[in-house]
Amino acid sequence: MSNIATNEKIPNNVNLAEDRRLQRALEQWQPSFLDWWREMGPEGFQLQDIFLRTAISADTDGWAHFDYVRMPEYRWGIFLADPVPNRTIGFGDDYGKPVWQEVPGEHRNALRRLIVTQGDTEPASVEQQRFLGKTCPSLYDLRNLFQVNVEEGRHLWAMVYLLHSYFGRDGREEAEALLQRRSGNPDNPRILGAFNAPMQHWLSFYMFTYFTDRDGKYQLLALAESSFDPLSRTTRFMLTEEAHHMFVGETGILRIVERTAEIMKQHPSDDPRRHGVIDLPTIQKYMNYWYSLSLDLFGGEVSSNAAHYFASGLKGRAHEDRFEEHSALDAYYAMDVLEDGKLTREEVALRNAMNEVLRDAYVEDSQRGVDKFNKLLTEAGIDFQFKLPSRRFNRQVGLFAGVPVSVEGELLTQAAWDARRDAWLPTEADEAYIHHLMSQPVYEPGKMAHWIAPPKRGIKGRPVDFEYVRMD
Ligand code: BYC
Ligand code: FE
Ligand code: FE
Repeated sequence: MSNIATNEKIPNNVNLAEDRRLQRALEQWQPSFLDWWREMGPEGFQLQDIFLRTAISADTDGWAHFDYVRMPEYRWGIFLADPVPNRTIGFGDDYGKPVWQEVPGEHRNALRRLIVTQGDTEPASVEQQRFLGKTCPSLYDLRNLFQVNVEEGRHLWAMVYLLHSYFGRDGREEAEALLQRRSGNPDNPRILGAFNAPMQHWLSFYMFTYFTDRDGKYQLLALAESSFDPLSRTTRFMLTEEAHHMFVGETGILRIVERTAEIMKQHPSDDPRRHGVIDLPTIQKYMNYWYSLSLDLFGGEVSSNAAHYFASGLKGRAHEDRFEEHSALDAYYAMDVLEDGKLTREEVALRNAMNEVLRDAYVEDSQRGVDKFNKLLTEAGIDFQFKLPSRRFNRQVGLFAGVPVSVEGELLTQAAWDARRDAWLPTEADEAYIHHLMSQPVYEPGKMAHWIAPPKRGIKGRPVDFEYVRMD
C-alpha cells in the first residue's frame, strides 16, 4: 500500500494533510469517537496492554505491526486499497463507462444510505461484544476479541471518512448519528436486526464472527464492485481485515467441538454437560439461530432496492468479473415463493433477485466451515453431523418472515412449529447453562477454559502461552 502517513493524528493513506477542511472535520469527530469507545467499547479493559496488530509507525512492517497497545491509543486510521488504473463500471446500465470519483447527484441518497447502513453495523458489533472480556476462555481469545473490536472501530472510520469527504453537511450529521444509535436500544436501535441481538457469551461470539462477519464479507465484496470508486477502494481494504474475524469464529467453533468430542470419547454414555462442555445439539441450535439471523441481513429475496442498486452501478454481485453477463437484463432467477399457503417455483427478474444471488454465495461459503466441523467429528468417530438449516427457517425478513418453516425447509402449522421450536433454537435453559459454564474468566497465560480446546498455534509466531493481554 502506498504513502501511509502514520505519524499524524489520524493515520491515513489518503493525503489527509492536503485537505485541511476534511482533516479538521475528522479531527473534530475523533473525540466523539473516543468518547463512544470509552463508553461502549470493551468494558474493563481500556487500560491494559494488548498485543495487537496496529499501525504505529511507517517502518518496514508498515501498518501490520504487532505490539502492545492500550485500546484507546490504538491508531485508528483511514486506509484505501490502491486505485485500479482506468477502472470502468463493471455492471448495470452504465457498464463500461469510467467509474466515479465523486458522487453523482442522482445517486447521492442511495449511496449515503448504503454507506450509513454498512457503517452502522461496525460500532453495533463492538457494543454487542462489550462484556465478553469478563468471561473469556483464555488470554489468546481475549486478545482476538479486542483485535476484532478495534478493527470494527476502524471500519466505522472507513465509512465516516466517506461520509465526511463526499456528503457534506448531511454526511457529517450521519457520522454523528452513527455514534448515537445503540445496539438493542428500543428508542434508538442499530439499523439491521442482527446487530440488536444480545450476545451474552462466547459461543454466540464465535457463531457471530463465523456467520455475521461473513455477511460482512459478502456485503463488502458487493460494495467493492461499486462504481463509486472511493467506496470500492475502502471496502477492498476492509476485506483484508474481515478474514481474521471469520478465522476467529471458525477456529473458535472448531475448538469447542474438538473439546466436546474429546469428552464424549472419554464418557460415551454420559451427557457431555455433566462433564462441563457444550453438547453438540446445543451447538447446532446456536448455529441455527445466528445463521438464520445473518441470512436476514441480505434483505428480501425480491427487492426493488437491490434492482435499483444494481441497475445504477452502486452495488454489484460478489466477484462480478466471474459472471459472463453484467447487465442482468432479460434474465431470470428461479426461487421458491409462498403462494396460497404452498411453496411454488417462480421466475423473478434477475435484477430484483440480487439479494438472493448474494445470499447463494454466502450459503455456499458458510457450508465450508461446517464441513470442517463435521470432518473433525467423523475422525473422532462420533456419530453426529452439523447441518445448516434451510434458508427459509426462522426468518424475520423477506418472503418467509414469520412463516413457520422447519429446519428442513417444510411449511408447518404454527402449532407444529411451536412444538418443535425448543429443539431447533436456544432455550432459556440453554442460555442459563452456557452462562453458568462460562461464568469464570481465564486470565492466566496459556490456560484454557475447560469447555474449549487450545488453539493450534499462537499469534504472529508467539506461543499459545504468550501474555497476549497484560492483566496488571
Ligand atoms: N434488519 O429491499 P429489502 C458487517 C429493511 S455486516 C432490519 O429487502 P434491501 C459486519 C431494508 O432496509 C454487512 N431491516 O432490502 C458484520 C428496507 O427498508 P425500507 C453490513 C432490514 O434494501 C459483523 C426493507 O427492510 N452491510 O459489515 O435490498 C460485524 C426492505 O428491504 C433488514 C450492509 O448491509 C434487516 N436484516 O437490502 C461487524 C451493506 N434487511 O426501504 C460488521 C449495505 C432489510 O423499507 N446495506 N431491511 O425502509 C445493503 O446493501 C442493504 O441495505 C441490505 C438490505 C442488504 C441490508
Ligand atoms: Fe467490519
Ligand atoms: Fe468484521
